Amino acid sequence: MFHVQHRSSRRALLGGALLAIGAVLALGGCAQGKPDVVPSDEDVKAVVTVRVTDNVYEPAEVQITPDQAVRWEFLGPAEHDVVAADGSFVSELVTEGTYTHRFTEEGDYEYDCSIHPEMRGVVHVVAP
Ligand SMILES: [Cu+2]
Repeated sequence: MFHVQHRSSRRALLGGALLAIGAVLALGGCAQGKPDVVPSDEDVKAVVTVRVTDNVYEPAEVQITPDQAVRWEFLGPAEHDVVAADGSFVSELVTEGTYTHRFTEEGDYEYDCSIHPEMRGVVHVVAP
């Protein structure tokens, strides 16, 4: 008999969706959820800028086409970040500066702030 590897199956779930993250949090009460930082696409020119203030993304909902980029501008004074539900873009926690991400595939990309769960946004990537 082999033991089922719960750890790896839970990881697979985490990659999936916010729902999965919520389930893990509910199970363990463990808030160690932030995925690894994904480097900013600094050299890419963004078509949309989202202002990150205390405590809101503005606008919270943006729409672009594949291969376009969104730039988040951190305006503080509190620390914030952007953390995609699927881990595809993850910034540092900062009070200033910008973070840019180019989206290559269509989809609805939900994100939030790792320390302010009420801060939520979504990037719709839609074919032209
Ligand atoms: Cu925040």
